[in-house]
Amino acid sequence: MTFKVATLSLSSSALKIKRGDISQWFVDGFSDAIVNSANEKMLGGGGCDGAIHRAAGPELLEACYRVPEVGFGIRCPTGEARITPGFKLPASHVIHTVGPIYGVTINPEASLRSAYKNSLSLAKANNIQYIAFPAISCGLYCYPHEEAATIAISTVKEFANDFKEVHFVLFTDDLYNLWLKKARELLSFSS
Ligand code: AR6
Repeated sequence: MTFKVATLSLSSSALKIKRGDISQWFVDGFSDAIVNSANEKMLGGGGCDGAIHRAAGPELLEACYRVPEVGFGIRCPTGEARITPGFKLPASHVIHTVGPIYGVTINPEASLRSAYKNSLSLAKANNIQYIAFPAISCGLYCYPHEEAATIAISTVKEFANDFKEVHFVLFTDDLYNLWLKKARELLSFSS
């Protein structure tokens, strides 16, 4: 897998766009968090969620079970976020969020924005300095990639002063190139 990284300035913090596997991402193993593109049950799944649970080990699933249900079988409603430790992951924390299912969730744009926003707010409340996002809803949940990239980058921009670094870790070259294009459109390019 080729490894590419681009750094853009996000006011006082840096925005880094990379290709790779988010389950392997970390900065200091202490004040860093990866965001998991989960489902409302929060008990694992495929894609990004599956990779994170596999790398974190069974303690992550046990911690997810301990997150209180807010509805029947629902631990994290669409657009909200929950935090757990990272266990065997190199990153110290996992922020679980749930993006919209495109074509099913009403007002998917607002839900996707909320998923990013609530993840960032929860990270901030937990003194996270470095945070990494996957392309939420861009896999099984079928969100159109171009619009998803615009929402992701414009939402992160609102938190420009709250983190040392915000990363996007994209799984494919296509998503990496799209995120980079959008970031260049929406932010000032520094290096
Ligand atoms: N690192 C970074 N990105 C990844 C990785 C990885 N290891 N694996 C996949 N992706 P998806 P969603 C990319 O389907 O659309 C799960 O089953 C993938 O290529 O993981 O939000 C959950 O349990 C895509 O670009 O999440 C839910 O049921 C992006 O991550 C459901 O899928 C998101 O794809 C959530 O669907």
